Amino acid sequence: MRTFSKALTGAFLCLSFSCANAQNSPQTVKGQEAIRLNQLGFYPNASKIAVVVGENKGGKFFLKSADKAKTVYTGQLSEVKPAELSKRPTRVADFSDFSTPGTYVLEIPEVGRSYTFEIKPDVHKGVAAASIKGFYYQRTAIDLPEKYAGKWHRPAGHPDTKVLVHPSAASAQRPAGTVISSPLGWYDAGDYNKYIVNSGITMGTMLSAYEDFPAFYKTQNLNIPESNNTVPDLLDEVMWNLRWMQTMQDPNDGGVYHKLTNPSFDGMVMPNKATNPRYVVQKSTAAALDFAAVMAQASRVYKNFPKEFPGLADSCLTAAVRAWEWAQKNPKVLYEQEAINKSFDPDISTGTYGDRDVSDEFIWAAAELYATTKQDKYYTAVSIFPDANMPLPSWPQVRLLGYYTLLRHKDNLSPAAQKDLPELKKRLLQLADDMVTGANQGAYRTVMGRVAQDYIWGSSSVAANQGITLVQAYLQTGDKKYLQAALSNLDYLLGRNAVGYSFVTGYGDKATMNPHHRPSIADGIKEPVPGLLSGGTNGQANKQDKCEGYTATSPDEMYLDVDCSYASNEIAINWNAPLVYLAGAVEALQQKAGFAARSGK
Ligand code: 9MR
Ligand code: 9MR
Repeated sequence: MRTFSKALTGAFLCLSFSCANAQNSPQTVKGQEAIRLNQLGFYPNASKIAVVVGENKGGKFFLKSADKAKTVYTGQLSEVKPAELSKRPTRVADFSDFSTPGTYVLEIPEVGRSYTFEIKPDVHKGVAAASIKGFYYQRTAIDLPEKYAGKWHRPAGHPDTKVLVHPSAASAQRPAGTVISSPLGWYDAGDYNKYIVNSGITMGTMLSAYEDFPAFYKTQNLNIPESNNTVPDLLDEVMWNLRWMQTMQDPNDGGVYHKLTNPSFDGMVMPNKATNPRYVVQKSTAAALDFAAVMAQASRVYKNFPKEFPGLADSCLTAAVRAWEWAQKNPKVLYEQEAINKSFDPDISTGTYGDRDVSDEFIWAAAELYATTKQDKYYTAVSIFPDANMPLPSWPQVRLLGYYTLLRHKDNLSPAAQKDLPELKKRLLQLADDMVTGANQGAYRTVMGRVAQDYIWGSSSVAANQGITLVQAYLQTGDKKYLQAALSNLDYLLGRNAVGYSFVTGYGDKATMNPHHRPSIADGIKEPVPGLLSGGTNGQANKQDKCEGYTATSPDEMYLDVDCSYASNEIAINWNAPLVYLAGAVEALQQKAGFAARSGK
């Protein structure tokens, strides 16, 4: 009740005289900057919304041909509404009724004109492909030639064929200082290390995209070195990291090293110039379980390509089972970097991915092993509903990845799991309904970003993962309202948000230009490596990276497109992966959803 009346007061202030909050705000938004929309555009028959930020008199808006010669649609701006968090005045221009393909601008009298955008089927085809190609640019240990990498071509970095066993990871068979080979894989993020936990959710999300939309991925061409083989490019790209993950299992006991890393972060140099020694560090339960889940899922997926990958499905499953068994014997080995540094040298100061609770990792690994083997013993090894929560996936929280898998394979489950299907579905739909409820009343009309808690480190992945939940709800019900809501979050990522950026490098007139990404910083090329998703707005970013230049006071506006802002503007594989899923799903489903149908509505 209190919040409600506060919001009303804000609206009243904004209407009667200059809006108090907007006046205090650091940015004065005008022209293009004030018109927030998906900068790529819209499907012909999907919803088309732009949000106009800042004070204006309201009234009519005009949709014009790109040359501004012709007005093709006239609409009425909505009443002013204070944005949920900043209280900045906003109005909505809704031109969903207009469905003729073409290139357009939106003109708002006294405000200005929007960026040019398109209305067409396949409008996200480019970004769906680029978000996977982004992983190609993250490949370690291989030259990226101009043929595939364009102007971002670069020599290979980090061969990782001579990696040291850190004292924290020493065992009888592999004492400290043992040299092992652990090549391939992707760089995690803006840094050059490789972390199993973060690879876990990333790989799970990408393999799920393939499992849910195989026909779509079979037609996609990413122009990567493997594009001409008979395997979908998505699976070729995933293979680059799968082969690395396999090397992170100790063949002697089945345990999995937590990460492969430098002792401290490399400087802002190109990958081939970063040649400090690298280590595998302590094995952990989280790493073993995430590894087991990925290997079990990979076994299932690559089983369909026996000629291309002979023996792979079997070796993945063996690896999964061994890691699972290790975790059963070692259920509470957390990764505690500070403690490790007290006992061993050299000290390690890179990313920790130090999950404190591995119960959800047990659920995910159990679900994947069960879906692949159909053996009840995996399913019954865990409590599938430990509580009433449905936590959105993130690197330390993977329970829902297991739930999605069980629902995906619902026609193929034994009675042990079948009895839980109604509850699983009920929970999924409850979560999706909570997301849908109120989304159309929010200032930006997106699922993402109506509450401050959405704006965490890597908030772009919150938007994308909400989108995945909604796509899952659609797949279970066929109800298009879920897909429409999922699309609203893709609109968020591509510009309809409180900072007006497209968070995908290379996609949109005002897209992230200066991500915290070592190659993009060091390569001397103005444009950043394309297809990478900035972590995005983070209410705590100013305190976390202490980068200079933050002026925002509201959590939904705490974003700096400068490379020192690693808490709001780094890129990372676990953020790109749900973008891969969401953009791919929306493209794959556009006809079924009626987004792209040419006639009728
Ligand atoms: O570059 C690092 C980035 O990849 C990490 O996400 C981030 C948080 O762990 O740390 C960055 O490294 C910074 C370090 O933490 C503090 N000194 C400056 C480093 C580079 O900006
Ligand atoms: O995504 C991670 C975020 O949840 C944490 O709050 C943050 C600080 O520990 O670290 C993020 O992960 C970084 C990792 O530690 C190192 N590589 C870059 C990752 C993205 O910033």
